[in-house]
Amino acid sequence: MRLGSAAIGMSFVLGLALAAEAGSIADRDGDLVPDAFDNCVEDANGPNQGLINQLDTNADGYGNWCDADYNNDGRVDGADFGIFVSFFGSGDLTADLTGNGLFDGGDFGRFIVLFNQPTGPSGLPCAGTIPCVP
Ligand SMILES: [Ca+2]
Ligand SMILES: [Ca+2]
Ligand SMILES: [Ca+2]
Ligand SMILES: [Ca+2]
Repeated sequence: MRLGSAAIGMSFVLGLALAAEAGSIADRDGDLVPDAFDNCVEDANGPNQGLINQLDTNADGYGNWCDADYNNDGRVDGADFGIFVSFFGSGDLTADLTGNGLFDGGDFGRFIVLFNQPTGPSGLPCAGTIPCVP
């Protein structure tokens, strides 16, 4: 009997722990930045991802990691590719998608991943306005 109530007590504690976990702050991409503050809510670009951490060069509320929409029309398409190419050799790091401070082949690889996709998504309510001030 004592063992039984101990087991019930244990499962109660476990249940509480699981409930706390379920109610914890949402972080869909697991990058340690809660969804409501994450400028790429579905792509990991937080402090555990190194230099790209929430970097948003053009301050539109979409992090560089998920923002290859250079003409800000909400979609990454051929027009953005033209702008992307024009950044080569310009020193403009708006197109530094990987956040390493260089405009290089890694950014091209990332652009291909983002191509034909909507911008973001971002968890910031001000996303899409420049500057995005939370
Ligand atoms: Ca996150
Ligand atoms: Ca993120
Ligand atoms: Ca941006
Ligand atoms: Ca675009």
